[in-house]
Amino acid sequence: MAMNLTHKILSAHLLSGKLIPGEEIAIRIDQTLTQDSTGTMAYLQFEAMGVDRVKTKKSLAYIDHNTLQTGFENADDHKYIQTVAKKHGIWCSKPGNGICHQVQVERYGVPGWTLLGSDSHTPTGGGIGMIAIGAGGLDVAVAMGSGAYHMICPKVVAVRLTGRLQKGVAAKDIILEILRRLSVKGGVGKVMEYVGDGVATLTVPERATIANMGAELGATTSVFPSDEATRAFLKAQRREADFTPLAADPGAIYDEELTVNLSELVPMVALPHMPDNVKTVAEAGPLKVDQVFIGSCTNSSYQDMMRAAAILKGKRVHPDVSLVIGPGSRQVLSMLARNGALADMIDAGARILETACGPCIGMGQSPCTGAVSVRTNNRNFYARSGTASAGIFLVSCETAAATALAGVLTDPRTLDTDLTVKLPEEFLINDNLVIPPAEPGQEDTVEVVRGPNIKPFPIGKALAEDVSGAVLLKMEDNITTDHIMPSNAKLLPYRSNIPHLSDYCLSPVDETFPARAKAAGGGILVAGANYGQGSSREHAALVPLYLGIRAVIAKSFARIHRDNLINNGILPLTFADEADYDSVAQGDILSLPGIRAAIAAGSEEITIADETSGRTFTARLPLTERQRGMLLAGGLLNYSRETAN
Ligand code: MIC
Ligand code: SF4
Repeated sequence: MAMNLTHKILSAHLLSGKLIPGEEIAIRIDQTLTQDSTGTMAYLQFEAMGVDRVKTKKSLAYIDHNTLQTGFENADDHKYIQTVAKKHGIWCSKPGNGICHQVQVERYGVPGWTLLGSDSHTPTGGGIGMIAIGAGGLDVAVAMGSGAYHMICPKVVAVRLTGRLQKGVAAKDIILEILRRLSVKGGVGKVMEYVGDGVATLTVPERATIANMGAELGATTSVFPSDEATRAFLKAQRREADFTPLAADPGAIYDEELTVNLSELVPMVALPHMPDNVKTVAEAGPLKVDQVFIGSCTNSSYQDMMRAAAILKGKRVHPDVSLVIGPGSRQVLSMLARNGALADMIDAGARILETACGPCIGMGQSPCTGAVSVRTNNRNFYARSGTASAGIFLVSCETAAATALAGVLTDPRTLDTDLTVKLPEEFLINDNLVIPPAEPGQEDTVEVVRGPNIKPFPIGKALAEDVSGAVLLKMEDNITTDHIMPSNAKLLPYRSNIPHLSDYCLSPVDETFPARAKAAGGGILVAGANYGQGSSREHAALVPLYLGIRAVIAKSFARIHRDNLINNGILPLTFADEADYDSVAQGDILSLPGIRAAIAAGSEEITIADETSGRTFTARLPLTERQRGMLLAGGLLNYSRETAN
């Protein structure tokens, strides 16, 4: 049968299950990546599993998020990661080497391989023809220890690209258009597979931008074919040996299809506070702008930076705008430094940041009160920039650079700058910030260094016979992990310190929540649709676990967060009838009598009694056998121990 590319790669890695949407499959994982803000916890969990050396072909530990060292905490975490990586067979990309997704595509991505990363933008690797999936830290720890990852088989959507982008319109505008059409829930349970003549007109870094922001659709991942553009990119990275041509078979079958005509696209912008709140730049109007940020794992490639530099060259940043630029990797920064483009940016008035996530995750450069901040990153969630009153507008590098000069949101097609940037014949290659692991057999010579900021993490308890508790918080649709466990320059240093983080859990929704949860000794959360969208941070489950949250009842869940809840033994229930959401009030006491027996018996319908209103309603809890085992055991770590015995 004619196969799509997703199924080709998945079936070559299939360890168990069938490629039928909705069924559980296990796949072999070739590569893993972690970054520091999820990595400290992932390595603590990996250590708890007692495995000596990773079982993957290559595992990398990047340090790119918490690089603002305002106290000892981050530097201590870096030391822990570097030493724990060395001991267990993992390569460590030190701070300054670049953002994990950018570096992974440049130096390590291999077409046709699988990659699991403890970061939701791991699908960036789809730009180079990988099946690259974001997951919680514990899933990545298990993949490092076993070489396997369990997941629900997704549907495959063909995204047919036709035509060619006009000058001033960018890859970012393609994914913004798809987000406009499908919304932040539109990709849940799906892989977006790019096909059609338009694909060949895009370079690998442009494809990576699209695959990166497929995460904002809620998609499991996105994947592009591996073709001559892929070969040229790999050759220029001196990695032609990693090239394999890959594409869907002619006439391949897809579950859904969507067409985007590149020739018709215009510059787009996502308005605050959701990446699917998309309009054309023309529709958004000439908004006055306070800050522009060009960078992040979405748009910080050499090609992106060169286009921004071309627009800025010989011009002056508008006096009312603060322009900050963060090239995505040391390779990019070093090349810009040598070819003069960096000087063009500096001369125009840009502030240059180190190659890291930086402003994207609120690590510095928080804008002023009420600011309009135009950025090239992928998320504009409420308060994520560190300034809750600011609005973040997401655009391409071209739109961002044009806007920085004009001081108002500007369509880059109005510029006469030549924006043709060819990929270099050869990128500048220097991997000396990537530290190799100890040789096999030498693991014992490495001492793992743990600073005082590293605290034990909570582990779930076996599920009780009955569960009950008060609804501590009732939330709306699209609550993000940035709401559940905010991350900014003040909180990111505490990613290995759950007790400290617990004082801030869900505080963007309700500042009184942490104290109330502690006083009540835990309880239940109620939410609308797409609960837990965004980041892969397991802290959004670990911290509620620490606070005693036993169940979340929502209209629907985002994929990674639902997995993280199950991995930590928290029940992710959905309303069988969404109308019941309206009848549950904050403060109601809910009880789930006989929940353990119901799950053990494989029941998917759970009866919930609202003791306060006297009503009962039904919630759904569809689980695979393995997930059932995890919930009964109180999470994946307990379950793995039980099944190992
Ligand atoms: C993000 O973009 O939200 C992050 C920060 O990269 C997260 C990971 C984290 O919370 O540490 C992600 O995307 O998974
Ligand atoms: Fe870093 Fe932002 Fe990319 Fe997350 S989205 S990996 S914070 S650059």
